[in-house]
Amino acid sequence: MNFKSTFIMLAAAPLALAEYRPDAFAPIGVMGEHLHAKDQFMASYRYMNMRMEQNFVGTGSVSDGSVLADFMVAPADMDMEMHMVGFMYAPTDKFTLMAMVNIVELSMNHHRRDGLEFKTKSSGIGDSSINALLGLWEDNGGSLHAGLGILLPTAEVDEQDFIPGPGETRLPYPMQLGSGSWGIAPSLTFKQHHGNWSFGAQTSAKIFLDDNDEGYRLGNKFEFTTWAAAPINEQFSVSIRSTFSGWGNINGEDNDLLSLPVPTADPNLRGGSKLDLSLGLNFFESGTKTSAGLEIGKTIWQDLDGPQLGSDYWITAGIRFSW
Ligand SMILES: [Cu+2]
Repeated sequence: MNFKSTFIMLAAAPLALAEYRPDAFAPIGVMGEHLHAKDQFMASYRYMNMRMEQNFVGTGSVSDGSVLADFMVAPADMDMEMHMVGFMYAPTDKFTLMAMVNIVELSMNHHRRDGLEFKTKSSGIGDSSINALLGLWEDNGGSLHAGLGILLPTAEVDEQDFIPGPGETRLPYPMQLGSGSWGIAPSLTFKQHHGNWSFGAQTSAKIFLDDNDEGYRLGNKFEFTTWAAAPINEQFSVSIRSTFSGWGNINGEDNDLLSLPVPTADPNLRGGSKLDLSLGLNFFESGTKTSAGLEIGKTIWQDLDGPQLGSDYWITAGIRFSW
């Protein structure tokens, strides 16, 4: 069968067979974007790194010096690394279960008003989730499914590190490993495959339902992402994606952070919204049902309650095995 007729056949194939094209999966940074055929399993690993290196107030960046005019300590830059392990299983063609666990590694550099610089770090298990994905519709290469996740409070939110001056200290909100709260995560995903290209869109939210052990609740998060992809041969596809996200300020506060003279300890300087553009590469090998993906994203606009460190660029790489 030649290349062209393969795609004509797959464009009309049901969802389970549509996996046999390299753009069948969304870009690797999109979660919960596919269902599996009955009795199919999948294990996945993703690595993500987000780099933040500029403080923002509203849509404009501000210098560390101007942050230091109001605070004794300014966050200078931050690296947020995540290792995400996922597992999927489909009891039926219309229903897929998905579990995800994250390991988080955070590191932040700071400038103090007197010129001293210091770094804080934290790492450990982040938030986890259990998700149900339900197929609502599929026809001619198009599909729509809904997701509902339960967010589990597996992340520690009392991480500490050494800070020059006060010594061993509770770290501010963005250096904690997750929400530490129960929550729900609804989503809706649409995908359409054509002969030589495909596109999709997903809207999703994270809604936190209770205060964590330190007496606060992270702001709810909303995301809308849309992508287009095209196979470049039988194993590789390329994609372009835009993602708009918004998240609220913190409800309540951690009493141990009240005296820290740094914007990251203020529960009202955590909200914001941003727009990211990303380029992706997907690989799919139908013999071993192994897929891999790489996505590199750049934040092109953000509006932050600040001073708050804004995202600069991010990278997600992952590999998935199904059987
Ligand atoms: Cu899967």
